[in-house]
Amino acid sequence: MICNSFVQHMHDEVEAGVITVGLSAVLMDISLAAVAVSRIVNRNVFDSLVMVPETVNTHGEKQHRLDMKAHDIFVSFLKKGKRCNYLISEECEDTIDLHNDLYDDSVYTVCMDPLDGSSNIDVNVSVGSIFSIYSQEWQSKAGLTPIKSGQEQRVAGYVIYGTSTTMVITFGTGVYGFTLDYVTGEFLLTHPNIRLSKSGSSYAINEGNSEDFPHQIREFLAFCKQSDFENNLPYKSRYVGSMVADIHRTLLQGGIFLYPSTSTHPKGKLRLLYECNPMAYIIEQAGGLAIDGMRPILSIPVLKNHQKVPFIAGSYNMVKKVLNLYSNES
Ligand code: AFP
Ligand code: FBP
Repeated sequence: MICNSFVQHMHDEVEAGVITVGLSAVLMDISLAAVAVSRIVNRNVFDSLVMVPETVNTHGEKQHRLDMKAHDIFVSFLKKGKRCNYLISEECEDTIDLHNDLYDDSVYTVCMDPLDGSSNIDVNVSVGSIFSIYSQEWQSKAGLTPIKSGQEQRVAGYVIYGTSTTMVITFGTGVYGFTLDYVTGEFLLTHPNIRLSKSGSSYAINEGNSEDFPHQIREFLAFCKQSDFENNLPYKSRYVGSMVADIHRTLLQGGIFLYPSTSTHPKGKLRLLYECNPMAYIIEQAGGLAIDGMRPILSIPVLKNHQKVPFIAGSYNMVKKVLNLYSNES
C-alpha cells in the first residue's frame, strides 16, 4: 500500500486553500521536532542509566529530565523555522518571544505541552506532545494578541510516542493521523478522516479520586458499571494516566475520558491552552463532544497561560449523558 506523506498532504491543503504556506511551515517544524523527540523518548532507557538530579517545573510539579529536553527541541525547530513568533509551553511560566517577525503575513503562536505523561516514560508506557496553533497575522508588529478561546485555533494536534509514533491533526476539515516510518523518517497518512463512534464501551478516569468527585460524575460512574448487556454495559475501565494515550484510544475506539474537578482541585488538573483546547478541537472535528461539565471546552474564556479546567471528552452520546446529569440541576 502506498500512503500519502504528511509533506504531500500539507502541499495539497495549501494548494486547495485550506491552510496558508506559513501555517504549513509551522506544522512542518513541529513534525520535524516530533521526530527528534520520538528518538529521545525511545533512547531514554540508555540515558536514564546516567543519574540526573530531579527537577520541578514552574508549577511545582515533578519534571522528568526529558520534559525540558523536549521543550528545547520544539523551541529550537520553531525558532529556526522563523514562522512561529510566540510559544506558550507547559515548561515555561511566561510566553516565549521567538523574535520571528520576518513575515508580516504569517506569524503564529503555538501552545504546547512538549511531553505529556512524562511520569510514564521510565516504565515504557506511551507519552505524547500536544499542540495548537493560533494565527497572529493581523497584529504581528504589535506584540502577542491575547487568545480569547479555543475557538480561535487554526490547527490542533498531538503526537503519540507509543508502539509507533503517530501524529494526529485537524485544521477544521476533519481529523487525520500520520505514522512515522522509521526507515524513511517520513510521516505517512495511515488514518484518513478519523471518525469517533457515537457510543463506546470504555471509560477512562483516575478512579482513585472518586470520593472527591462531584456527585454528577459519581452518578455517571455508577451508570458505567451497571450490568445491562443489551446496552453494552458495564463499560470497560481503561486508564493509562497519559492523556495522549487515553485520548488516542478514545478517538479510535470510542469511549469517554474524564478528568473532572475534585473537592481539593476544583479546576481539575489539565491545562486549557495546551491540553484541553487542542484535544477538544480534535474530538469535536471527529464527531465527539468535549465539555467541562456544563460548557463546551472550546467556549471557555482564556484567562491565563496555565489555566486549568475540568475535562470530559469522547463519544457524543456518552459525553451528552454527563452533560445531562449536570444540566438537570441548573
Ligand atoms: P505527567 O506529565 O506529570 O505524567 O501528567 C500527565 C497528565 O497531565 C495527563 O497526561 C494525564 O491525563 C494526567 O496527568 C494523569 O493524572 P493523574 O495521575 O492525576 O491521574
Ligand atoms: P488482549 O491481548 O486481548 O488485549 O488482552 C489483554 C489482557 O489480557 C491484559 O493485557 C489486560 O490486563 C487485560 O486483558 C484487561 O482485561 P479487562 O478487559 O478485563 O480489563
